[in-house]
Amino acid sequence: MATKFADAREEKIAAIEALDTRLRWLSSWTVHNANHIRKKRDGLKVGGHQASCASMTAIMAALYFHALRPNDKVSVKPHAGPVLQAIHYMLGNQSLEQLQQFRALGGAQSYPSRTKDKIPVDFSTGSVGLGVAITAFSSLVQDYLVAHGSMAEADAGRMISLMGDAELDEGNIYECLIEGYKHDIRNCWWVVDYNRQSLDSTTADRMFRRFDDIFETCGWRVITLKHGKLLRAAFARPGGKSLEDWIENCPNAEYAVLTYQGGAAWRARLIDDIGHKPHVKKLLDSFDDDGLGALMTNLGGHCIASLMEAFDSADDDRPTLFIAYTVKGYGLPLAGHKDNHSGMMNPAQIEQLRESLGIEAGQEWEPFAGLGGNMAARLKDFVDRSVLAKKDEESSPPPIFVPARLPVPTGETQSTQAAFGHVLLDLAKSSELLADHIVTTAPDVTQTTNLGGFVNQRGLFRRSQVADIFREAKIPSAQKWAAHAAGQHIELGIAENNFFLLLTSLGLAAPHFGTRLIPVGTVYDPFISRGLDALNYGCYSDARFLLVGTPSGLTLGPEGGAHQSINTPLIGMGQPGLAYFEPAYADEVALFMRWAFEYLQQPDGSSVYLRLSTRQIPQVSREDTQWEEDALKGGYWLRKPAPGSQAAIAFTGAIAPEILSAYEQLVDDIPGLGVLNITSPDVLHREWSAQKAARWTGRHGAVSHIETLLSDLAPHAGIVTAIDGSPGALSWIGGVKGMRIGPLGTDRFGQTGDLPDLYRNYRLDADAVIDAMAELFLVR
Ligand SMILES: Cc1ncc(C[n+]2csc(CCOP(=O)(O)OP(=O)(O)O)c2C)c(N)n1
Ligand SMILES: [Mg+2]
Repeated sequence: MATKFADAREEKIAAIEALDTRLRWLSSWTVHNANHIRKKRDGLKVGGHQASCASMTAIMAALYFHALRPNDKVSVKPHAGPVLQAIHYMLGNQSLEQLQQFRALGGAQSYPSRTKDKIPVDFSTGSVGLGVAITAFSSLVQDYLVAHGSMAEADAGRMISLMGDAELDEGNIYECLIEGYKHDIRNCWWVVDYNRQSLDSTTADRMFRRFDDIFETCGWRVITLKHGKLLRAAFARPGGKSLEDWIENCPNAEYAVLTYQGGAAWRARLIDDIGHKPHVKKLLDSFDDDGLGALMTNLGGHCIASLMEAFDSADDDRPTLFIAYTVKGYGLPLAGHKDNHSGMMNPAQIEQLRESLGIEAGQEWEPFAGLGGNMAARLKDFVDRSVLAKKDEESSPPPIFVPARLPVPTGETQSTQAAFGHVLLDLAKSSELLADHIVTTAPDVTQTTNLGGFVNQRGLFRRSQVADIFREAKIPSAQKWAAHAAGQHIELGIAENNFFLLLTSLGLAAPHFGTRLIPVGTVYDPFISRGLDALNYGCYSDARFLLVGTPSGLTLGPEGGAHQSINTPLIGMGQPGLAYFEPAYADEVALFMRWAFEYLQQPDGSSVYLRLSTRQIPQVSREDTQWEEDALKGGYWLRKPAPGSQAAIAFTGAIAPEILSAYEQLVDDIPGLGVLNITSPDVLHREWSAQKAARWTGRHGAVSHIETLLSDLAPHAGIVTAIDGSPGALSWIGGVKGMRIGPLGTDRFGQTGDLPDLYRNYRLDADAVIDAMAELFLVR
């Protein structure tokens, strides 16, 4: 029985070794085809990373065809994208045409993409570091779902990152490690392709072993795969200890040079350095040059048996870091060269590789070429029986019901931030299903962004109960924050990258885990920039969440220039996959929140960003609800202009009182003056340019909303635009119908002050509006 098992294991190793070679070939050939065979029209280099792929084929073969469990999800380092494509090609999930169109329009993407690729991609990657940390947050989300009874513990998968070693230089990795430790994450694996090369160079020797310390401190198990089986066998032979010591002390760069130079160079150097030591010469002489080259590059990350053993040994749920030593460009003539990141085999070199693998010319795309009929059929059968071949597709659970209206907070003067908190609090107190699916989070700004009420009602999430010590000691506090498994707020430390990555993971709960969550995250508006790439990453992954940036703008007054956001309206407008709204009044907040909860669940919806303020302003009384439809389209007339009016003021957000004051002062001189409340510069602009594009392509669609709004004005009317942010967010409106614009807004850093001083200084007060209007008419 024991022998039979061993045989089966040996057979499996042989099959996975064959797959490793196939993946190295197919990924190399895919890149080669795109660069050297496919016709080029623009003279641009197509690119691709053969060396980065070859570095990881063994790791990927062992993971996907041995260790993978049905519910595991894998994030693949960006530059190994072609290996993932090749795996799915061998499984029959990817077409030849897609591979041939690698990096071309509509073809396989350069880096794995959830939204653009035709193969299943669990996590998008591209911006190094983010695709790694996301797995830790997804394991936290999985724990949340298990704790809330939406998933069985037995169905929990491992969230796995296959990462490049240079990704360990990204700060967001360490932010995530700290947060992961606080939340006691589990079921998370990171496998480092430790080739000690980044894009520019070989990495610092000084970091050797430091990673173990860092990860172990944060509760991770570290498994190092330094040497493969061949090397370990050589170490056990006479002279082997000297060889092992030599390897241990050889600097990264020198190891890389020798790897590139090959067997004869290894021999010369080893004889020079340790040839005088007992038995070493005899040991080295037992290998020919090719054999010695293969021995010295037989690192753990290229040894299928070692990889399988390592993966098998981590069979509990403890987070685990595998440091798999590899050679960048392993098995290719690029191996070890410091410039190999973007280096590519030339046609002669790829021919040579093809021949060495026994692949006949013309058979390059055959998934199982070069193996002989019998072996090819067995390997195909092995692949077809793999866990990966039977993996379920991602699910799309039905949307969660959103009530037709959310109650509007009452009060004659209100701020949009407080209104947001009230709407959430009302939901938290309700028995709406929607409320049960909301998960809130904030990077240490829960109280100051008005999430506290929701948290008091619904509790903090922790896998294990954490008592509220202050409450037990009967010390009065507005925050009743007991933590328990049913809690619905995930508390984060101050790290905006973590915040956006958690929102991303929460926002992917439906496709990943089959349960919809409605993530609501709050952050100080200026610090959106701190996590901007992670926000972009979330949107690119098509994760769905409600982001609330608050407080915002100069309107923060005494908080000063370090906390006053200026360019976030432009971020809101420029970020694909994120619809930006900036309400002025509480009823707008309730309207947009309701809309967002629905929109972020729609297949063609997106995430939503609300830019809010702590400034309390008098509310408007509404005669009806007709404004709502226009407000959702991006703007409505707060003061309707007379037909053919010569002027209007268009504004966004909490500066409404200044605008209305200017209106009162101007309306006698400019009869018919209108006031346009632009609730979303983003939606308004997007729809306008989409309608334009529709007309250019012969599809005469409806007139855009901004055109409809402006058609109430005279053709050459003048408009003063005003926003507490970059004036460019609104000044484009002049281009819609060729109207004159007086753009008000902030284009300098803010500073401390009270609102009258700040608004006067930065030209956002009523006088500034009046001056701007006068200028418009003077220069006419
Ligand atoms: C945030 C970010 N900065 C820069 C790059 C450009 N870049 C691509 S790969 C790379 C280095 C990759 O090295 P490593 O992670 O070790 O991968 P490998 O050696 O396996 O190719 C860099 C700097 C990027 N993709 N993302
Ligand atoms: Mg590297």
